[in-house]
Amino acid sequence: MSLLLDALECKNRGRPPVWMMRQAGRSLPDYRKIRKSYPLDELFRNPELAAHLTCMPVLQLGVDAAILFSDILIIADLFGLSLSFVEGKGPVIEPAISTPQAIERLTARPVSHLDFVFETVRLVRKSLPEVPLIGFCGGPFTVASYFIEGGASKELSKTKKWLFSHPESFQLLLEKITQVSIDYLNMQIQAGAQAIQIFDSWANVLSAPFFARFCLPYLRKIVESLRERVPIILFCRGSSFYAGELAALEPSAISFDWQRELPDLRRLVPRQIAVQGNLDPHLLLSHPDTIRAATEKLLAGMKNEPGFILNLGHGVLPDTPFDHLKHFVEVAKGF
Ligand code: 1CP
Repeated sequence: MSLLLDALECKNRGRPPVWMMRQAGRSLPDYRKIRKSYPLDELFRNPELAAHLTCMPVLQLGVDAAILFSDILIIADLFGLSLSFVEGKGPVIEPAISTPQAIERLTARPVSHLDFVFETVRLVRKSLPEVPLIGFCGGPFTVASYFIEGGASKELSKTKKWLFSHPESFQLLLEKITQVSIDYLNMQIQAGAQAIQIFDSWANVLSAPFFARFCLPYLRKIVESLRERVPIILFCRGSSFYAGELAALEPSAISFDWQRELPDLRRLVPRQIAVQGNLDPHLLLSHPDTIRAATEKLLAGMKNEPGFILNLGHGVLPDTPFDHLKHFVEVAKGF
């Protein structure tokens, strides 16, 4: 067993495990060097490179878990949408979905088309057999919003307009993405992923009734389909607001944003569900003493908690200095 897998079962008697969302890409200097030589798309599609990048933060920072180097939008391929990553602009999906007819027409190819992802999982498990590997996908709402926006967007205006104008058609899109996500995660698990995290990063833009209608039922379906196989961690921005609603889905763990104090959130979540989080990623841009103080305060507040995984409240920011990431992990492991 491992600290992470024990904590996901709320049975960890050792120190809390530590890892960071978006630890594999973004700020690692060696990732950035490799990024200069290859287009991002190739890093995602080449299993040797992707496996190397998955292992990098474990070897260089000493985190207690690996997360697959991939992206939540890779499944666009399966729907015949083309995904590219444009410098300075982020992901671009073409053609963006713009009519209810386009949603009706969407059919998915078998997930075996993403065999490069499953090969990456197998390679990582071979090179780091002792360290648990987390597979992932996006929350159906978040993925659907990228399909409709055609890429990154600040306010999800097209998506919201769609929700108000054609809710049933949006639900059909969510159902299609949910089914593909379940198949995709099953294949990651079959290849060797030992836990799954679902990133519903844009859930926070919805009103509570819309969150209940357009996020929760689809997250529930994924959790219920996979829970017997491996532990499932649910993350969304807005998770601290929706602690009760997310707990009702009975995932293995909830990953919290930093808006509320984790010891307070712990009291809102049943004992058999683990909690993960939740330092503000901006903390890691600050002075090492500040990082130490905030990390130790959180660790002290969660002392003797068998279902606690130390993490950030969202992904590592791109300009975070490597030494700060390392310092954070060292403080966590030395507490
Ligand atoms: O960084 C890692 O640890 C590697 C794995 C990983 C993960 C877990 C990547 C690689 N992407 C993701 C998840 C992901 N992708 C999310 C959910 C998590 C989160 O909220 O951060 C989202 C929303 C995306 C979509 C995406 N892909 C964006 C955001 C666009 C926007 O709307 O602002 C971007 C910039 C990408 C490209 C991408 N994905 C991953 C990398 C390494 C990159 C290249 C740019 C970068 O280094 O961040």
